[in-house]
Amino acid sequence: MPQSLYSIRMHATREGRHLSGAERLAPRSAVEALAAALVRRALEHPRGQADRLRLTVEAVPAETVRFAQLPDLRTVPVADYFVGRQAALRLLERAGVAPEAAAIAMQALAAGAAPEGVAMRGAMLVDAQTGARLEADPARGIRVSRMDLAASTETELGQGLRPLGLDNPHVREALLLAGKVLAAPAIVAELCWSDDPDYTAGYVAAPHLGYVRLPHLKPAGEERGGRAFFLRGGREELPALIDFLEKQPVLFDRLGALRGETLLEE
Ligand code: WAQ
Ligand code: MG
Repeated sequence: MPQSLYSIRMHATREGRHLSGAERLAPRSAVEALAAALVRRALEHPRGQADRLRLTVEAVPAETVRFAQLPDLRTVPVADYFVGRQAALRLLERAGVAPEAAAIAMQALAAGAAPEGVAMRGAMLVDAQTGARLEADPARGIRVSRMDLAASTETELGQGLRPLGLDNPHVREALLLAGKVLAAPAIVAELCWSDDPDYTAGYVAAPHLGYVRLPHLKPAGEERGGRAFFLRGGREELPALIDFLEKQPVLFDRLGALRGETLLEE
């Protein structure tokens, strides 16, 4: 009988504002240590100390878990965030996002996509043709959840990322999140950059491009970050897509190719 898994999710706030969140999907034997690591992480977050922290541990029936492959990863070096954003727009266009839609979404992220001009807690859903925003709650957005590495790929991913200087939690978590997004129905591409003031890197991910890192997508010190998921098709696709992104457990049991720096046009 397959081993049952647990979803372990942490959410920390400070003065009612989102501070950090992270999660794992793991067998019972690992739950205690992973929960402790998530609590430590919430308390040591660079954006400030949490004054409220919620930890959720939930059983996930083994037969509902889907297995998938991580996207290929590469880095396109860019001198600064102006060049980085131009490169991101080109990649989105290559992935099939209309140039106006890509520009609208990028502008929204840069301005802080939540109503008060701050980072959203989750992602925008953006029509890849028109740039229209489709998420019901523009402050929360869509939260991608319930994904992790399978135990078999945990060490392997570290071995692949370390020589590239990329074995850090930002890269690991973003690669998994992008992997789940790209496995979802109707997704054309994703654009992301961090809300951590000292982490300027971001990426464009798309089914045929893989996960393309851009070391600068915002200036240092900037707290406005976010994610945009670009989709094709009508609103009737939305409930299934959102259910997949938020609820479907996915374990990555295969890696993609992990490469260093490449030219933009590859
Ligand atoms: N689902 C949807 N959106 C999310 C989620 C989630 N689970 N978690 C965060 N976001 C949104 C939210 O708007 C955040 O403000 C924004 O994404 C950025 O989150 O290759 O660190 O966790 O070097 O700050 C990308 C580059 C790093 C990594 C991304 O994102 C690399 C990062 P952060
Ligand atoms: Mg962050």
